[in-house]
Amino acid sequence: MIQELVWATSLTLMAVLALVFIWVAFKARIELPDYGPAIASAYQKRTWLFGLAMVILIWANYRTLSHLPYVSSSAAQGSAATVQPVEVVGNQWSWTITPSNLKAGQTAEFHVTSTDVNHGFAVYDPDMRIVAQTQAMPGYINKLRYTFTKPGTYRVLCLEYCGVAHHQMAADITVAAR
Ligand SMILES: [Cu+2]
Repeated sequence: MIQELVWATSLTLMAVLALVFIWVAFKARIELPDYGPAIASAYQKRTWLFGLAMVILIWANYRTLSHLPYVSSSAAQGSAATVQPVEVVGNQWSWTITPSNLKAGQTAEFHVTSTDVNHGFAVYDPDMRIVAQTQAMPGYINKLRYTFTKPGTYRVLCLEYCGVAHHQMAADITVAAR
């Protein structure tokens, strides 16, 4: 709630700032002395190049920013009715995941904690690509939402070195087709 307010306030202030910049840029327009046609055409070329660079930059940002590995809040939300709570407890050296059978298309909300030391709760898809992760900390419950889209066996590994059998801290989450 407060995040939305901060977001709206920031956007408004950024818009005001942008308008001030645009206004100043227009006010500051100066007449160039007549340097001759060669210079004038160079200036024109520069303006075009700047415009082209802006278009390429905005296009590249638009195409790539959405691929960042942050779970978008709308994708992660799911409606309250479809969110499946999953209790996750890490301890030296195993995971307890309840339930560990989920359905594709369902948003899981992992409640992640630890009984002893810090562990790293990481979920890998069937191709062993990491899809979500958070810390498992004693005394804290970290919430992590993830919507499983494809069915299969997902692997849970520990990402935080937690003792001699750290490498054995693995578990499975089975995601059935919807
Ligand atoms: Cu570990």
